[in-house]
Amino acid sequence: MNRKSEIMNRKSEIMNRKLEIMNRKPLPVLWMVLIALLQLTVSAEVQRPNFVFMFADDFGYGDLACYGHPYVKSPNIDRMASQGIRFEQAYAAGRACNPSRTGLMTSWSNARFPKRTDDFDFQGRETVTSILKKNGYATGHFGKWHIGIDRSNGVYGIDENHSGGRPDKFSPNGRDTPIYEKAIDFIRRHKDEPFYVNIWGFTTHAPVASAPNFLEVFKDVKVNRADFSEYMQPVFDDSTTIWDDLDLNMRHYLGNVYALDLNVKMVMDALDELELADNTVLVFSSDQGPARPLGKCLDVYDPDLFAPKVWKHMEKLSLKDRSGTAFEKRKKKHFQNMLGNTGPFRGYKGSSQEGGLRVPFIVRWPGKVKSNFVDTQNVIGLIDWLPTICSLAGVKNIPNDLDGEDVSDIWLGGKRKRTKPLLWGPREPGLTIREDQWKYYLLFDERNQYYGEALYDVMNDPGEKSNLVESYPEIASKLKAKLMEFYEELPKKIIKTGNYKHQY
Ligand SMILES: [Ca+2]
Repeated sequence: MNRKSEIMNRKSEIMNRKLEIMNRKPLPVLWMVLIALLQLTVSAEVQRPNFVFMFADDFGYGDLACYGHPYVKSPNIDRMASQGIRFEQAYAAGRACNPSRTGLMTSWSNARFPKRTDDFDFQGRETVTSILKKNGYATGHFGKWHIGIDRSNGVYGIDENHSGGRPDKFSPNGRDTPIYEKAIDFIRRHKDEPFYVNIWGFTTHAPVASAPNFLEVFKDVKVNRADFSEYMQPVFDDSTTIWDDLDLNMRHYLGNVYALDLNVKMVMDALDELELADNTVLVFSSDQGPARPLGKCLDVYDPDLFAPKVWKHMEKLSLKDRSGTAFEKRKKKHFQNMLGNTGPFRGYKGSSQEGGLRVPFIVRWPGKVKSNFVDTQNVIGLIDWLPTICSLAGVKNIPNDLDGEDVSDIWLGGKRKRTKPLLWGPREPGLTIREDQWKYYLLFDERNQYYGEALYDVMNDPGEKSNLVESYPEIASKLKAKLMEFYEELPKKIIKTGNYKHQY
């Protein structure tokens, strides 16, 4: 072999070796990356929980046995609470259906939207469902809507939107049963992939009435008014003004709650049967406090919270509901049965006193959320829903201008102060903030002018009896500044069309 060919051979040998190394080297690296990716995907799939959100309507803080109702039968929701965590300081995102639902879907206060969200939509904001959808979740919505004109499949990232319809309040099967059945069917069809389901029932929105089989369960109930707080007494008076059999009126309400409890059982049974219970975050709550038999029930309000002209206007509205066609209509629509219990709290649907905003809130997630735990200390809100659900789903990329915060650590048993206060826009009796143990109101008159302020220590004074503005002027001025800052950010004129005719 001459020198030239030796060099050539040597060169080709080196080339071959290089090629061999090149061929060899990328393969293990590629495999390692692929294996790592596969592992990541698999572990993410394993860890991604399902979410089932059972949301009652106008259902009071004190409407479950586990929240202290003396007559209600709610063995299944109570069982759910005993298998999970029950919060005593959970707040609705709004004082009525639409603002509350808007707040939880977007984590943006309803007052921030320049157009009414029921007449229009969420005006481009991301929702909990749109974010989960983009991250591979199957999404379904069942029951009440009240969050915009468009109800088609795909709206807000909801794959299947089965909203609307007026359920039969007298159905012997239970008012919300068809809604729960459809939702359970969705769960069955999507059991092999991560899913998110809103089950938004109509119980206990007016009109409330129960079929005879549900009344029969409560045939022995006799109302002893002393079993309820002072804030329920004027409610009983209003109920009997319409129909004087308070026991019967109460049985109708109890029947409605009991039917809902059986619906919750259906969901729990289905999750057990499908072996999904351990990997499903199951939540029960309400959109705000209960409505009243005769509309405004002024006896539970402190007149000092209202400018004289506003109070006069409220009195006028209240009188209107107590006479003529408005009264007859309420009679016909079974408003005497609107006996939702606010427990120790003053106020009701429409007001930002505790009875209007404090709601039951139960989370069950076996093995992850502590069982049989009552959280009396942490302050959480439905406004926290979007960031909390996204966090539990492992989704990091969410809007950074939210009114709520990720409280998944609190759901999982942690204890800490909130980083953001809870805020409610201007409505009866004014702008409202909850921070630490304090609840503060900035009161407005009929022309939306600043009128006064009120400060309550709701940890020690849940009935909001002692206005402490003068005792704690620094706290009051600090909270006033926060509320004013919030107020400055809000659109001052909200565009509405009234096109959203149906509350359903
Ligand atoms: Ca409601």
